[in-house]
Amino acid sequence: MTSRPPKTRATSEAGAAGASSSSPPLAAAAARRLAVVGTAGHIDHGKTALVRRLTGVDTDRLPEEKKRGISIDLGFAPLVTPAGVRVGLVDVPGHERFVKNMLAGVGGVDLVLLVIAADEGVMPQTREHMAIVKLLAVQRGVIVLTKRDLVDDDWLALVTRDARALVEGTFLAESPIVPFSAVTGAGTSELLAAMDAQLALLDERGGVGPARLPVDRVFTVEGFGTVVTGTLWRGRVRTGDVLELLPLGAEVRVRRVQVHGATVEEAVAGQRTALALHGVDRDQVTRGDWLCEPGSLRASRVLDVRFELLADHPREWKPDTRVRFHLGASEIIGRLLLLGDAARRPLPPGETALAQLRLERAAVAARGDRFVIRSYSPSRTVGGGSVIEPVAERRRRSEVEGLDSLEVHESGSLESRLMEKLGVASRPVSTEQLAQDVGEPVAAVAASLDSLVQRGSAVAPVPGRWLSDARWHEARDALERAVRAYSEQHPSRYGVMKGELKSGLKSALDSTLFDLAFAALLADGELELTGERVRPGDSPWEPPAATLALLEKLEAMLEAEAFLVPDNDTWQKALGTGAPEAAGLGFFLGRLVRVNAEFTYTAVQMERLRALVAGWFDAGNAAMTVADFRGFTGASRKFAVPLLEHCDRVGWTVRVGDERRRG
Ligand SMILES: Nc1nc2c(ncn2[C@@H]2O[C@H](COP(=O)(O)OP(=O)(O)OP(=O)(O)O)[C@@H](O)[C@H]2O)c(=O)[nH]1
Ligand SMILES: [Mg+2]
Repeated sequence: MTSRPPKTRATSEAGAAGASSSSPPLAAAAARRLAVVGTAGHIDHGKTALVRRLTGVDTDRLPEEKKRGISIDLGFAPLVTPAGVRVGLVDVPGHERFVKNMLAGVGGVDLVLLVIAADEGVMPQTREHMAIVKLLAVQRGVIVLTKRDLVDDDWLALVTRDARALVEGTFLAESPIVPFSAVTGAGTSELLAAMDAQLALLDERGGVGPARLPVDRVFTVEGFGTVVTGTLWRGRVRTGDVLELLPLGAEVRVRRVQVHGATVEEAVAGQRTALALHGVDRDQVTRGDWLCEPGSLRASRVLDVRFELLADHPREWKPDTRVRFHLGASEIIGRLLLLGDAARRPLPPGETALAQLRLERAAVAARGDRFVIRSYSPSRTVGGGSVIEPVAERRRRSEVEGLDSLEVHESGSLESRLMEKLGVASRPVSTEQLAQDVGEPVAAVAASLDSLVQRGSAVAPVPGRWLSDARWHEARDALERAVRAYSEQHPSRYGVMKGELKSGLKSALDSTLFDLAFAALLADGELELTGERVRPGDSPWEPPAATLALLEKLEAMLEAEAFLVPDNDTWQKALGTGAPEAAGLGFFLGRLVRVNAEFTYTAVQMERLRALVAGWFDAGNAAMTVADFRGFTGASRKFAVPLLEHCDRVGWTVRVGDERRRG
């Protein structure tokens, strides 16, 4: 998809086969088959010339780059090493104004070629690029002293000493230093051998985990639409895959996958990858966006991090500072707030602190991601660090509470980090969600959860959803306590209405958690449910004798004059304060029936009524008028109408016009 095909030499797949078959022992020695290698170093030190010498590709392709003779943006070129490692070379600009572009390309490289011109020696961007690759935790590198043809041996020895001093105590301390000339080609085979030796020390990325690719270029290709490129950081991408474009949140489909200019079925982590996308316009994607397996990462403007200030930073660092945050290929402006003790005093150079980033646009990070911080203006690399909580809550700087849990999340074991997450969850959390929250693979998280369950620290109230054991028992206890309290307070009621119980506990228990705890308590016999009422399962219900006696008195009052019952107000006054409890008991036991807002009847009266109505139709009557009804019940109009409506409601009769038919 790159419009420019690879030009020469060892860049084609055929060249690769030739190189590896001609030196089988070397090929066998290379543990790594794929790698991304980035250049780094001061302007004009010969990075682009080196890449051209190794690959035949001129990565300075912009007219502006040609005119000024400097690199401005990233360049890419494929290379197959003598040992057969397929390398994507990323050439970065050295100019101090384009460090931003350098940062977009250097994230995710396996190996850095630290380029120092032998004639000029260590310069400002040599140091800045060195600081950046250190902050990003690049693991391996080779130091290349370019322009070897321009210096004599004494000078070379001097520059070699300076280079050693620069990398002392860093990941490059033991790295080979290779003198090289792009003009004469001297040092080429030594450089390739040194790269192979370093690459052999790296583990294969393996393509496990959900796919994740930082977009560093976007363009359109005739017939293929939107094409993005980037280093595949994790996972695999195949033609037809659906990916999520973040932070936008759009779903896209992969129409075509290319690696090193050749169409492939699948790209694997560690490869420079070009993807033709369906479902997104060119102007919807920019450098700094991410393509991820859907649901695997969330975008957030607030992140908790560990920040380290460079040891050679000239000043102390203020606790609240405007910065540029660089992660993957993205640059986002925001504030860096130091937390805890560091919030109260400036941070000395070389020290670290827990910090919160509040960004102007959402970042897409995972736990453990390395990032770089540059000052807002002028832009200088000042430090960096690693992400602890990629989706964080805003917290006050002085707020010490929560810092302990942040520390656990930073360096604790997977199990302690999971317990930390479960401890604050208000409802059971899925394995996938937890894996995302702690930034670990689902399989590892599932295994940890199993052992937490075995130790009694966690539970799965539903398969695949988890809660801390403490939270689960808290929920069950709260529910049981509420049911018990109600029953003690209202002995004449069978129990509390389930809906009333749930809304009463709303502030303490999330609705899902309530339902799960409720079901578990019922299953365990801790609670008993009859109709909509709930009571403790261990004490059989015995209505109080006094209330029962009052209910009997009420029934006698209602039945005194056939269907001519006293209205509710009347019997309530007559029975006094115990009346509502007695009536409630009667309704629950089915001994009382509410006919309308005014009248209540006993079950015995209702049974008599049913028999009378049935008798009327049994006698051969097809219809019944209100007058008929009054005739055989002796009820005046005031009672007859609500009673007839009740008959309709319970299905003993059906109303047709002014008459009733049998129900
Ligand atoms: N004599 C000599 N000149 C070299 C060598 N390597 C590069 N140059 C020259 O140095 C100048 C800069 O080289 P580039 O490769 O563009 O430098 P760069 O590091 O890519 O520069 P930026 O990308 O702008 O940071 C060019 O004029 C090259 O021809 C070398 O090994 N020997
Ligand atoms: Mg260049």
